[in-house]
Amino acid sequence: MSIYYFLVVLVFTIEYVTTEEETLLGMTRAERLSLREESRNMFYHAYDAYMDNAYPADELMPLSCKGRWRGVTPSRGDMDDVLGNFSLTLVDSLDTLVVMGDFSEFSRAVKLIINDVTFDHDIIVSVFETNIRVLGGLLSAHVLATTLKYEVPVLQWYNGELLAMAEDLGRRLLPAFNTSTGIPHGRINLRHGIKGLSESRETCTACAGTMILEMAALSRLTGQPLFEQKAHRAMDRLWKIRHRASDLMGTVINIHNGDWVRKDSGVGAGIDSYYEYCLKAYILLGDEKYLARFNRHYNAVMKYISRGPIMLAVHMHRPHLQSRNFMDALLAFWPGLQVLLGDVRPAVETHEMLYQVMQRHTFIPEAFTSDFQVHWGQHPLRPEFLESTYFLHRATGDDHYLQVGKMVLKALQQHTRVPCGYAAVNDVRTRVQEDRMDSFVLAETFKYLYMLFGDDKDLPVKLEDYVLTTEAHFLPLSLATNGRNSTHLNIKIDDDDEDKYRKTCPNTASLVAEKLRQPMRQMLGSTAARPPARLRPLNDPRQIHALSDMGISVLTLPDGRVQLLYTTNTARSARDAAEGLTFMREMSKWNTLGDTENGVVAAGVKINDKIFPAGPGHFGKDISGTDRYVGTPVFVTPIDACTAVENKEEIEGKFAIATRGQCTFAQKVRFIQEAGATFALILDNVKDSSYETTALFAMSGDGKDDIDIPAVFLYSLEGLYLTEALRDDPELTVVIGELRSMKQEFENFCDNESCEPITNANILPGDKESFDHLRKVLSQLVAQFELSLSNEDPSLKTCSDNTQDVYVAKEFVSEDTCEQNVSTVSNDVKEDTKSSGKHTNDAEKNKSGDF
Ligand code: DMJ
Repeated sequence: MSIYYFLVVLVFTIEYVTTEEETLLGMTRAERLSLREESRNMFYHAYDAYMDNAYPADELMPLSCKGRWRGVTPSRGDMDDVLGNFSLTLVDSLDTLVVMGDFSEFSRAVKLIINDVTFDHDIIVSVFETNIRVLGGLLSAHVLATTLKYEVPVLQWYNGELLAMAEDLGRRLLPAFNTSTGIPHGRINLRHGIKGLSESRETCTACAGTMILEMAALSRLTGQPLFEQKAHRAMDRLWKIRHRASDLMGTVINIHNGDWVRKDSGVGAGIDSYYEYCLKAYILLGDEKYLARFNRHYNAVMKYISRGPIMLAVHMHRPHLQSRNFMDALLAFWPGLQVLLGDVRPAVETHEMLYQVMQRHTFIPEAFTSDFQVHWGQHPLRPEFLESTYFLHRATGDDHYLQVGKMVLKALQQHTRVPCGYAAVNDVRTRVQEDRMDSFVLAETFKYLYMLFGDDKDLPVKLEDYVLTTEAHFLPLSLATNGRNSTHLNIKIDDDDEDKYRKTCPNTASLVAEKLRQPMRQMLGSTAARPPARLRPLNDPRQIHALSDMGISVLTLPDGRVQLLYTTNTARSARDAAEGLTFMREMSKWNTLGDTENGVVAAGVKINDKIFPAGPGHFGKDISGTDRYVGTPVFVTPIDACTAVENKEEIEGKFAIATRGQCTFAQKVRFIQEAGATFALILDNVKDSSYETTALFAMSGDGKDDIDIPAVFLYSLEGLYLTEALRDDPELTVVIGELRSMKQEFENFCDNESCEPITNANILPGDKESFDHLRKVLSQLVAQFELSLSNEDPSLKTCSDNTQDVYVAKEFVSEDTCEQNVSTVSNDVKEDTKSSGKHTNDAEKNKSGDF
């Protein structure tokens, strides 16, 4: 029988510590109103920039300060399917003007749209985006104009023109539903329908399942039932293809046969607004079947996808198996939906998790790992986090959410405001901007920001009379023909789950939310942990289930390692939770970086007069203690050291430098050792990374015990510093050792002698600053465990045994390995392994390339 071992890898994560005082700070009415005015100003800064420099184009390009036109501006590929040369941004912004009470500009804008916008273009657009942004925008503006025209003199001219435009657009979208399944095509030609698109086969679940509100509203406002019928049929088909056992949905569907193309199931990208529209279809239309469907999905999500505050996608047909170890920014809408449902407690928790991510990276990146590292650094000024912040503030009355909103507002102002609008962030780590301002920034981001700081009673319409669509457009509850339409819903919960997923009514006592957030902060941000003293054999997969009962999730990382995450409220009982805590404490028995028994400690690399933190290796000579390694670094050829070193003579007796990627850390160091080097320095290949912004980690080994030389890992900015220092002085010597003791030596030195001011510190802070920073890091340290699977004999690693126990063990084997040995694995597993590989996009790839 194979015996699996966990090797322990320690990840240190720098935490922002939010003090009690900060989070309990209230906000004065004056400050709140001033933030509301700042939000209004932000909207107009963007809106005016668009109207003055881009209209009637679809979008403003805020850096080049001109319009983005479909077919004229260089294409960005699929992303441009949102553009139809139909003045997208203005249509999407109309009801934000109403929210801000600017009826004269609203009236002017509606007139412009009536006069200037046509949909008769030979342009292929996304059905989903056109529906939620353009159709939804027109319907919302029509409803608001009609409602307000008797009270607002400037709107009295309005006579349903926007509804006629909406009907025209709706008819152009209808051919998309002409499939044998009723699931709509993902794209359509505005003039020619699906002509020329017959080869299109796939659409996302959210794309097909986010039509019902707008289509039903169009039908009910025009008296033409066809739109609504088509959308109901699509929803019925989606419900039919859910996984019957798990009640989960995948993310990509074949529109012609209804088969799942991608079976990963989360609540973010590809699926988000399908769930939203199940609930909102019930609220808007009063049709109980949508509530029943939503409840089934909701229970499934809370059972399989929610890990305490963390939401990680699983395989829909194997819901105990995670399909990814990262989350995406779109899932930030989920707490808002939970508030609408009345399930405030988990909403508070997931929101708090997102807030931690936001504090760490200033913005929520498009994708982030379960230990909150950036997976995909883009941030296109999305609204979802603000949307949830708004709903949580309304549900709890807790000023904490105003403070969160303020932080988002200030970050937007500081990093994204440009003279011509607001520019998306290309990478939250570098904050480099992008020439992009999506229409949802005006339709949603600034709308929710403004509404957060304002009072609902000051809005020109009563919010409780409307449902906000996924694009924050207003659809009136008066469209309901029967049934309930209250936002206070009863959800049916399976008996077994009742305690865990029980509905929590919105509670206006702010301290309740704080009581929930505080343990979240502790759990997510302040538990210092150290690895166990010895390798832990794990040859009984039932241990995974035992851990799960104790509230400890074993999260699989793409490189085969697994990570332990402890969340009290996922434990089976209070007693299990206590045991889980004990287990984690045991795992965490070392509380400071300096303890070294069989563990790993952070390394320090002294280059000139600076000492930089570096990640140690789980292989090779241990650098802990007071030993110091002194040597001259030389770059190896090939630079990735994934094959035998070619410049052996230069390397012999020196410290070899190689770059990360292409093969494992251990493989590199093995080649370096063979070449006669005495130390290996591996530099990160992710641009602009630094220990200041990214968690230090220890390089994992591969279970073999043949590496004797020590090795450390430096992030790119520190690597760049080293490279430049070597350029200045090829004979430069560096000193490497245990960070803590090197730091103490430096501090003693500084206490006794006068420390020279640090020069040449344009890239990184000077030593004193570094150490101040480091001290902060050490005192706020979070250490999470990542456990690497290693097998004494790789040939024993198998995927072919189809017993349940071994199946669990298989979670720790890379998919590639499984693919090769898959012959006796069930079809389900085989199919899924393939599909998840085939459809992995760039963002999902292991960017660093090591494993
Ligand atoms: C918006 O267009 C909508 O909120 C949609 O449901 C998801 N994507 C964007 C905002 O991020």
